[in-house]
Amino acid sequence: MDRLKEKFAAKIQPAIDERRALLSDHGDEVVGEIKVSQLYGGMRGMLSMVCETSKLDPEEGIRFRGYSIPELQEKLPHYPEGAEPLPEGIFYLMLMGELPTEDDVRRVSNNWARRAIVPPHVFKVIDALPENTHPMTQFSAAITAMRTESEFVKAYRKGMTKQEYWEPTYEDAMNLIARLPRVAAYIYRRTYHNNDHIEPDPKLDWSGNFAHMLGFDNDEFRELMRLYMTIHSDHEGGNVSAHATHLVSSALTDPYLSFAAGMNGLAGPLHGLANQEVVRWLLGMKDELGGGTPSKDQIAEYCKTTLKAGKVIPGFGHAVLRKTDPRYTAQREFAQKHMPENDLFKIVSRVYEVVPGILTATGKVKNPWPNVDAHSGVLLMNYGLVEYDFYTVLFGVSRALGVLTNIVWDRATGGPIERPGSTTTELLKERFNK
Ligand code: CMX
Repeated sequence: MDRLKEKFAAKIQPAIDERRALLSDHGDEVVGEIKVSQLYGGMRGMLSMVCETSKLDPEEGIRFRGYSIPELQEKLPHYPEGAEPLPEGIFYLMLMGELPTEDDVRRVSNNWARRAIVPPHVFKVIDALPENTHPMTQFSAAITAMRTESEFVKAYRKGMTKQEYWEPTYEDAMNLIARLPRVAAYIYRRTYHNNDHIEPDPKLDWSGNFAHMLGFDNDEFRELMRLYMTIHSDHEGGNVSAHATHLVSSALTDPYLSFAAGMNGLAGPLHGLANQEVVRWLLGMKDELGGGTPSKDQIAEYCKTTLKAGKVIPGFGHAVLRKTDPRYTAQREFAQKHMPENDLFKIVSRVYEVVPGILTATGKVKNPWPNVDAHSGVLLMNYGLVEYDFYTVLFGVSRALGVLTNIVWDRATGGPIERPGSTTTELLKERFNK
């Protein structure tokens, strides 16, 4: 057993004991209420599951195992001479519940490098799709096709005890995370670079190698990928990609199909696809105004046209957050450090000054502030990754770190099949019209 797995194995029984004690002492205590408005309102704010890896505070934003993004930028190991956290570190933190050492992070990196072999049929499945197929469709199909490699499927067929479920789940999660950059880079090079593929460089860290396979071999872009892969990795349990992965996995569906379900959810424009929509919207505005940096008044006009057309302003608003997303702020700081003169960054900054007022004035938007997707595209554009339909795949590779860690924990602690109840409008009417 590898050292990481061994260390994780030692954490399982104490976690089970902790849950048992909580259940036995407080199992009947009430931790929330359910209002009719929540039944019809997408279950907003309804406490309905446990997710150990991260917790989202509406005012403060995300904390991963208790650490905020600025804390992680300081405390997680960096690449030699780098300033951004290595995503191997946040993965370790989410899995183990403790900060990694430099050595721990190196081990995760090496472990993933050893596992990063994608079976040839996965590339064939991608190649069978028309070249103009959206990258998220290609990504989802490739993950589904890779299920042939599932250790969980093999072990389940052979027969295993419930206590053993976590082991093949862990293997699948690690293999998937290791292989996703190769799959994503293949989709990118196939779709936008004439099938001119780039071999992995196993000497590089996970994100550095990903940047290399995409075709961006400069230090700053690698740093951006490290930051990007870290901050997109998890956002507590209820967001669509995390919840979809968790839900599907609760039926003992293997990690490949569970993660594919999560990615299908991420591909929605109200969730992860918003990152491509933001750039489309910004470029549309530039085009309409004939280039240059639009004035605040021009931006305001453009926003009003968007709203009048019944569309949302992408990159703004959130179902839980009520302040500027700290993931937005981290990316803004990266831009201020590395590309302060970039034109599109100047527009994004000006949009930040204008949009919250406009959304507030609608009187209905609960959070007028920018989310993670409002900023990610402009950074990628700056380094030449301009094909914005691909952006959600990057989000997806990162999201694997959190959602797969969660299902490893679910299987380790004997998580049940999810089966919430539903009601009907008729029954609600009967209840209240008595
Ligand atoms: N532009 C226009 N209208 C918006 C809006 C925005 N950015 N954000 C919210 N609203 C509207 C909602 O559509 C809703 O309108 P109706 O009452 O007419 O249906 C109303 O304001 C109230 O919505 P809310 O309670 O503030 O927000 P929700 O929890 O329903 O939705 C979200 C959250 C993210 C889907 C929404 O803010 C949105 O559509 N934002 C734009 C898309 C986006 O950036 N998504 C990415 C989120 C982060 C991620 O998951 O990656």
